[in-house]
Amino acid sequence: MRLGLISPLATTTTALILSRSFAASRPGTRFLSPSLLFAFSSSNKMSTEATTPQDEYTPPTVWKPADEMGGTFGSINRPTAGSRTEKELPKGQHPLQLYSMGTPNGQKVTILLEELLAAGHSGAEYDAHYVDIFTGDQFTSGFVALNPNSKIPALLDATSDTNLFESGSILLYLSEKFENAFCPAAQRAQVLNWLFWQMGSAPYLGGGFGHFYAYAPYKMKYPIDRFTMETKRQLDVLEQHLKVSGNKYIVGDDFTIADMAIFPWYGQLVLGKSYKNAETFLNVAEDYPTLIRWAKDVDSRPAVQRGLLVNRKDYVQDRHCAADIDTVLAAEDEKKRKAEAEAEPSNKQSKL
Ligand SMILES: N[C@@H](CCC(=O)N[C@@H](CS)C(=O)NCC(=O)O)C(=O)O
Repeated sequence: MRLGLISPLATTTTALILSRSFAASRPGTRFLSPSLLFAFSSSNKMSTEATTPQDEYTPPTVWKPADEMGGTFGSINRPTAGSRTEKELPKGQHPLQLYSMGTPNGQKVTILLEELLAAGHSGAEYDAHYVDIFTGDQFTSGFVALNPNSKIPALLDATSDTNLFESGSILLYLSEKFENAFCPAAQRAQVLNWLFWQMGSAPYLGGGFGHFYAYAPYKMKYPIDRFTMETKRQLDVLEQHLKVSGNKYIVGDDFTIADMAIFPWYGQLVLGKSYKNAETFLNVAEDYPTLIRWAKDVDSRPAVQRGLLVNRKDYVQDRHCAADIDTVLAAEDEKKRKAEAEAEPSNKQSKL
């Protein structure tokens, strides 16, 4: 059944905007410019033009990959695993070597590493090497040796030559390595419940909602409706849990690895630092006030602010020591100070 016509110009424009729009934002509340939204920004055009009808698809007996997939990840994905190029990974001097990008899954780990350092665990010093998933760094032989699944984040603990992949596994490993930091014994069961909830749920948010709302080559009503429904249901799970429990953080008054896993996805989404205009589309201000309160509390932690900057081209592409982040924070503070100073005369004038 033919439902309508695709506008080739609109589709091409949208695809172009999306294709490399890994736009960056200041992640923090301290000097976040609202126009600088988190990483995966989308086209502005979500309404009339956005619902591009499709030809109905009859699957062939045996599926074959399309010559041209379109969308942000179309040219990267293949139906096969394994390395595509021979290349060793860079190595720094610290025991922990992180290979990642500052996406929500990557940020979980850098938030934990910065929290560990802030809590005095000097053994958590790390080198964080930028992996460009848009140019295929995740398919090099060095990366695949650490993570056969070719996705960031991947970690090497050089003290025991242990490779780690899957962000949830990395969070748990690091917590256990440092005296169960951010996973107190009394709350362990609940921390793990919420950590695994996040690992199972976020693909519907990122791979489902985010993909069809922001990255697909054109907007399709059915998948956007389906994954918006599920994303809103998940946001409501968090809203109701926080509201009914009265917890400051996900499992109580302690900040845990469950918060660190959930915040980069659900926290940044409700703070408007995720897919462009998604916070409006999902009506977060009205529907999830308790979740927004929690997200602001997490976002205001200095170590979270530091972790959010790492492995991002526009901030701290590679991190080898604390000063790499300090320098960027100082530059951002200076920018903010200047902007405020410049705005001051006009503020005064408008008050006259
Ligand atoms: N379940 C994995 C998901 C990791 C993941 O999807 N990483 C994305 C970036 S957020 C990636 O590396 N994508 C590259 C690709 O799909 O080729 C985890 O939590 O570590």
